[in-house]
Amino acid sequence: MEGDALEKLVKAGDIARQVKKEVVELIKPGVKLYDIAEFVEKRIAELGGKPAFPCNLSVNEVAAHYTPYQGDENVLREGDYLKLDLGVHVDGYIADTAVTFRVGMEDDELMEASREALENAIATVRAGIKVREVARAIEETIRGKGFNPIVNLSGHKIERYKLHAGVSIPNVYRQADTYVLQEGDVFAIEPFATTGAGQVIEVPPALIFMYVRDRPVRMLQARRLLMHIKKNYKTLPFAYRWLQGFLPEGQLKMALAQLDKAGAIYSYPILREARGGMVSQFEHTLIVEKEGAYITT
Ligand SMILES: [Co+2]
Repeated sequence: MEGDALEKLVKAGDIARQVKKEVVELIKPGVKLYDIAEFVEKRIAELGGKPAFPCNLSVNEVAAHYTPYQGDENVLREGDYLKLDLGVHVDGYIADTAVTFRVGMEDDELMEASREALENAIATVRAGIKVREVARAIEETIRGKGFNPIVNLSGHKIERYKLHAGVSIPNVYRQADTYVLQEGDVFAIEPFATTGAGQVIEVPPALIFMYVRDRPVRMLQARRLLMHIKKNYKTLPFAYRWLQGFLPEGQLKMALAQLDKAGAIYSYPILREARGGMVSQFEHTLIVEKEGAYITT
């Protein structure tokens, strides 16, 4: 990896780590999810980065893709499993990291399962090994603790301005392909453990979106919105919250629906555990090295 790219990746990782440390103060009963998300994204900017995607705050049976909206009154309650997934980019170089908190309570075995799965997965990483060996470490650790890995969620290769660059690291061996890790590859590894069925389903609404391609749409506001999206977020995911105020609520929803239908943007619905099981997640972004891994986050 060239020096400039490495420097930016390292900076993104440093910012992500710092924000993860600072946000702990806010994790207590009664705090609004909205205030946590705004704090995270504000601190990322103050430290010299940009959000690589909206701050995800997914509670209990919600595994991923919840981000608050303006007017969101949801608060943390004691005992909640909060997954905080945050992304930072510096000039398109991305650090993606996640932690689980048990609000107002001690860490428990469900959290340990995904945390240890992440440690064991990282321990397998070096140039020349197959992603399925990483997946195996995740699956064995989570099952060994008596929980289920989530079969349809996975870690992912990262490239500049591309959060999901094609190759996945699933939570289970049988879902993994034969890709061999290369020196210099950047991967986010994110084991998900659950007390439920081990599968997520999509539920509305979508609060996160991503630009896909230019497509003709009828509505003028939708065309304006698409230009705004491309300019500000490029090919990285963005939040509904970030667009509230760009257009009146009704028009914004209509414009997003039109852009989605035309294939100009992609919508990420909320991902909920199929049987309503509790979900924990930990995640780091790392660079594959000849003899191991350099953890950026
Ligand atoms: Co993440």
